[in-house]
Amino acid sequence: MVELKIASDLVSAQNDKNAAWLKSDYEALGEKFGRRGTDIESITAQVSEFFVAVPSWGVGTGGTRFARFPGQGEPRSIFDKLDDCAVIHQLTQATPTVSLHVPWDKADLTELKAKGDALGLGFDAMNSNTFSDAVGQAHSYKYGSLSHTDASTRAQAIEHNLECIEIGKAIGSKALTVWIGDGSNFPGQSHFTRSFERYLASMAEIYEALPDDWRLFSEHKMYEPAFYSTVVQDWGTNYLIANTLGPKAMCLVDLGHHAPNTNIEMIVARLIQFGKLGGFHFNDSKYGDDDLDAGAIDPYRLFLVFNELVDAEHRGVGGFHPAHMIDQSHNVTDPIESLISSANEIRRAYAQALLVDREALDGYQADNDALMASETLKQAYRTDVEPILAEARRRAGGAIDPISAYRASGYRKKVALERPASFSGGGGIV
Ligand code: LRH
Ligand code: MN
Ligand code: MN
Repeated sequence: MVELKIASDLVSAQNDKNAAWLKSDYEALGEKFGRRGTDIESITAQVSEFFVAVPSWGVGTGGTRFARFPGQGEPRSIFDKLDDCAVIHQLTQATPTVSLHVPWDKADLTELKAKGDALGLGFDAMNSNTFSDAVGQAHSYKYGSLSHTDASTRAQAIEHNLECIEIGKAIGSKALTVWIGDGSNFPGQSHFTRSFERYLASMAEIYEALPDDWRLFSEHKMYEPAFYSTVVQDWGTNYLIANTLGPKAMCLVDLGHHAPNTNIEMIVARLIQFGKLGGFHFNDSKYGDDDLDAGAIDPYRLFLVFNELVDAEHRGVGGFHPAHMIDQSHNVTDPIESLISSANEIRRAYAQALLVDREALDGYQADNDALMASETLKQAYRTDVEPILAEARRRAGGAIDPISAYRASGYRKKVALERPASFSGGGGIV
């Protein structure tokens, strides 16, 4: 029996209040789909099978470089974080796995696995951290980690990644995501070629230690914390890494890690074409790596990314199973609410992309009918698929209106009594 963090009676009572509108909206939408030959049940079934992992670090208030303003009942440890993740999954039924970050989430491995099992949660990709120094480590990452000029520092960073693999093996993870902060702040500070050579050599050692059924995701990022150059700055470099390392190495696309206005959906298409799309860190942004909630700023862009994913599924691209993960930082919202909202937005984009009439689109592309091609995408995007999302949640035992159910549950107030108020101070995480 899975331990439920919110009483199932409360979820049922909340669902009863919403049952009537959902039934009538779902039926109406089904009828509308029927007129154009789309079976709503098949869309609902596909949406129900679509899952996204929650980042353990996302359930705490992130803060910025300037300050952190913690909320009430901030998780004290990975065990509290997992409780919060379980709430998100219970209500959305869309987030059965959690992505851990080491050393932030270091704990006894038997207890960690037992806690996940008790809550019905699995573990998605492990994330290593060589972008900040851990207490007591011998060598500092101030001037880099896997690409550092000093061999002992590189060895330490490699060792940390190997430890992440070992932790992951014990808890059932199947992937390691490596993001490094390595780079430079001044022209001339580092040698572009030599630092990339050192990075590749370090990654090759990590790749060697990877179990056969694991994947190694490298994550590119244009800038920050390095402000002049980063070693893994864009998808081109990322592709070179994945290609150089071997078949288990793939590229991870964090939506916030590009220059404003970059055509991310096109990057996604290219990586799919060459078999190197490993997965995503979903979030949204207006300026930089803002880590805002998925779909909060540009939901059409999220839809266009999903349009490429569904197109690949539709074409039956071989070996195509990208990892879906959220990577957000919450400064002004309750992190649980933001993550619930993002999981729903991600499913919304998926559902809308499933509605694209691909045959019609093929025809318009062949005829160079730009207007109708665009309209075909817009028609799918404009469809209000909320009844499908809500029905998928309801059928799986989740909440029709998860944020209202969460608020009605009083979960935050309850944990605030158990978890001491945390310090409000300067400096956040990336
Ligand atoms: C870097 C990043 C990366 C880290 C996470 C905390 O900006 O996106 O994925 O692991 O933030
Ligand atoms: Mn990320
Ligand atoms: Mn980021």
